[in-house]
Amino acid sequence: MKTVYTCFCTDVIHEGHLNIIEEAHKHGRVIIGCLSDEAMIRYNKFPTLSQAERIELYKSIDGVEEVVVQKDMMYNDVIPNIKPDYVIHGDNWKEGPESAIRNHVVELLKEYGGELIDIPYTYNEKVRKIDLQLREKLAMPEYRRKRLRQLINMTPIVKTMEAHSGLTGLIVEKTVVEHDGKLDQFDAMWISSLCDSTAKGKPDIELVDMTSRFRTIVDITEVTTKPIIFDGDTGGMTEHFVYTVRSLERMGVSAIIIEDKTGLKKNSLFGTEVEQTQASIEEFSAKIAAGKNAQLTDDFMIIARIESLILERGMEDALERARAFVKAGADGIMIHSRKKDPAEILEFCDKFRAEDKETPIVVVPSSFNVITEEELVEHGVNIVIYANQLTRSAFPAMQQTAEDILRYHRAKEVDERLMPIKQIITLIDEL
Ligand code: SPV
Ligand code: MG
Repeated sequence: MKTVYTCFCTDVIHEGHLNIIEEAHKHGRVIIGCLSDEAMIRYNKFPTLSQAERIELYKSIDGVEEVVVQKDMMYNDVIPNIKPDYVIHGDNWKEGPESAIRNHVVELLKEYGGELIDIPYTYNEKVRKIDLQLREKLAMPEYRRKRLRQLINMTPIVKTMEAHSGLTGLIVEKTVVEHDGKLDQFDAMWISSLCDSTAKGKPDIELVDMTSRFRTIVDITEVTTKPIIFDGDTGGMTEHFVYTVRSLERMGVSAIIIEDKTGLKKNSLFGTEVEQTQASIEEFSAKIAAGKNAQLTDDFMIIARIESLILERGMEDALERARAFVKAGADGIMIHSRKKDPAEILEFCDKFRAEDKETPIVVVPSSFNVITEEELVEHGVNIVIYANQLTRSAFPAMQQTAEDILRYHRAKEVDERLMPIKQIITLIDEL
C-alpha cells in the first residue's frame, strides 16, 4: 500500500483540511505530520492548542492512519525517514515565502522517486472566518499575556521588534521572510519609550504620560496578536507603578521593563553626556517588590533594567544589582550598553549566567549591532529587542519624500518609491 504524507499546522480542522485528507486517501495510507510548536511559531502563528492536543485532534479525523511530529518546517526530518510515495499540500504554497519549502520538498522527493500532489487550496468565507476567530483568540488578554513566558521556553531567543502604532504593529505582526530556505518572523513587540515619544514629536524623558502610552498599546492590541513588552522607563513613583502594573496586565501586556534610574530620565544612548542618576539598589528593589506584590496574574513579568554599564559604574555594580533585583522578585534582567563592541554585554551575560541559570536575560543591541542572535543565544540571552529600527528607517524616508515634493512642485518624482495604496489596504484586515 502506498503512503501519503501531509503536514498540518492548524488548530482547527475545516473543509480545506478534510479535502486534503479525502484526496490523500485516494492515493494510499494517510500519515499526518503535526508541525512542532517551535517550527510553528517561525512558520505560521502561535498555536492556540498544545502540540499534544493537536496530535489528538489530527488522530480523530476519519481516514487518518498515523500522526507523527514534524520538527523541521523544511521536512528534512520526515521525508527521508518515512519516504512517503506522495506528499500532498494545498497549492497556496506555490507562491510567496512558502514556495522555498515546496521547492525543497520536491528535491527531497526526487531522491527516491516520491511525488508531490498540489491540490487547489480551499479559501472561502467560512475558512476566512475561522482564521479570524483564531486570531481573535490569540489577541485576547488572557492568551496574549502569558505568551511571552511560553515563548521563552519554546524558542532559543525571543525576537522582539519595536512598534509604536497600529501600522507598525501590523508590520511586526505580519512580516515573514524566507532566508536560506527557512521562514522567519518576529515573536513579540516592544513599545519603546523613545519611539512612542518620537512618534508624538516629544523627547524621551517620561513626558508622554501613561494614559497616552496606554493609548498606543490599545492601538496596537486592536490589530495584532503577538505579545507585548512595554518600556516602562523608571516605572515612576512606586505608588504609581503598582497601578501601571495592574493596567498593563488588564490590557494583556506580557511584561514591563523598568530601568534603575531616578529623577529626570534621559535616553540611555546619551550615556554620561547628560546628567542621569541611578536609583539605589534599595530604592529600586522596593519598587520591583511592590510591583510583584500588586500583580494579579502569574503570567505578567517585571523585568529590571540595569544602567550601570551605560553610566560607567562598572561590571561589578551591574552584577550586584542583577543579584539584588532578582532577589527582590524581578522576572528578568535587561542589561544595556551603548558601546559598539558587544564585549561588556557578553561579559555580563557570561558572569550572570554562571551564577543564575534561570532568570531570563534581555538585551537591546542598538549600538552593539554586530552581534547576531545565534551569538546572543550562546551567551545565555533569552530576549533580543530591536528597539528603534522601524522608526529610524521610516523617518528619513518620509523626510526625503517631503523634500522632493517641495523640490519638484509635484509628487510624480517620488511616486516610484512609494508603496501603492492598494498594498497598504491589503495590510489592514477587515472583519
Ligand atoms: C527605548 O527604546 O526607548 C529604550 C531603549 O529604552 S534605548 O533607547 O536604547 O534606551
Ligand atoms: Mg526607553
